[in-house]
Amino acid sequence: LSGRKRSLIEDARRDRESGSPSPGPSRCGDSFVFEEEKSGKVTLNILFALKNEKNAGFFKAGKVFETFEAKLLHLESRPSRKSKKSGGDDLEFFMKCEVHCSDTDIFINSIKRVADDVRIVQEEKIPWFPKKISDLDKCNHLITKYDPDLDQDHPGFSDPEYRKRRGIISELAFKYKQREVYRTLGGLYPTHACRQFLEALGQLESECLYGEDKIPQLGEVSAFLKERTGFQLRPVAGLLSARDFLASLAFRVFQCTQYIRHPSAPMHSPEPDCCHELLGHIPMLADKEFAQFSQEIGLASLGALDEDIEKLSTLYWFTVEFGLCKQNGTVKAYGAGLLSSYGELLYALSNEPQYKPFNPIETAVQPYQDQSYQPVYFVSESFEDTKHKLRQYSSTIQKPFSIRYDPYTCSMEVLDEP
Ligand code: HBI
Ligand code: NLE
Ligand code: FE
Repeated sequence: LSGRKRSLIEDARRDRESGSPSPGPSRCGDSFVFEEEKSGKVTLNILFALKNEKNAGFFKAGKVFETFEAKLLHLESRPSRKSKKSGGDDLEFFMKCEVHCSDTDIFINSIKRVADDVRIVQEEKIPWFPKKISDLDKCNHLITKYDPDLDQDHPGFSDPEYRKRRGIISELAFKYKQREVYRTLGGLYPTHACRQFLEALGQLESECLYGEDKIPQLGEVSAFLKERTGFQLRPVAGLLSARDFLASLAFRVFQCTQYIRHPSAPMHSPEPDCCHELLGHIPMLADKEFAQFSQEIGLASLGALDEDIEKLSTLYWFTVEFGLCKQNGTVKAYGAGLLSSYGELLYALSNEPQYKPFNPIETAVQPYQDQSYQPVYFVSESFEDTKHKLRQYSSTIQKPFSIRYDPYTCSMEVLDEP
């Protein structure tokens, strides 16, 4: 420390020990700190007046900045309101600066020694504003003036066609939030997602099918999958019956919703939407082992009794949708419902929920709900192991016939019909 800084620090300490007025907050993280940088620096907004020494005081304050190597980000002088009230014309100074975290209270006390009415402007007093283009995703609060749905004087108020069209256009604007889903989840994947998922996501990005600003066409993604595992996509309007949904998997066809979740809840949706299909399912379906596992659940479901459909649907739920698996000694997510929900992905690997080893007989009867996070997750040893266990389980489902899938014609051959 330079001699000057050391003496300032000693002065400040003496002030504190002698109980001088307003020693100021003492830690980084107190309310006056509104932006703690990774670098160990904090940004302060300081307001002060100079009553007695006028200009000389200003330079003394500058000296404190110099001593603490405070980086000045903004400086403004303005007529002091307080001084005006009492008939004066004093100036007050507003400075925004960056100081070392550990220096903050000494710095503030040092300013107090040379200036008057020192105030730290708190965060709450400054309205939030966007700092980068992507923050504009949060600037979507509409004002209701001139809204053709609410304003009776609007020329389109009594024109339902016009209002519908306006509604669709507004929806497109709100949907721009997809960036947020993509970016936030992207930050979790390296630590939370399984290896196969990361590999496929990398390919989808390098082929420019996926990106923050891009929602790909169903056909493009379908072609990508077809080349890797023979899976293809088919548009669907919403939730299908479990029987219909599972049946398509038998043909390596995946039913994909096209709409996007409501922007008010980007981090979790109870129903499938295109974020869920594209971020959760597609990368996994690009893995050969997983694709085969998915098809086998589908094959087992064909012509099964309702109670068996119920069980297969539960198995699908706790594997394809919410499955966890061991990889290199840690547990990773491979379930699509986890990989498309930032909230649940964090929760599922937080050690808070219950974990059970995957075992088809037990997993198939585990009750579940689809409104919020799962209370229990099943952990697979590997895809290979889970596929074998499922195959073993499926062979116990009683059916009066057997089927064989012909990959050349993509059709089922039914054997031993009653
Ligand atoms: N329908 N479109 C669609 N997407 C699903 O993920 C889906 C479904 N219907 C049923 C269903 N999932 C679940 O019952 C699974 O457990 C089968
Ligand atoms: N909860 C998932 C998500 O937010 O993406 C969707 C689950 C669909 C079964
Ligand atoms: Fe799904």
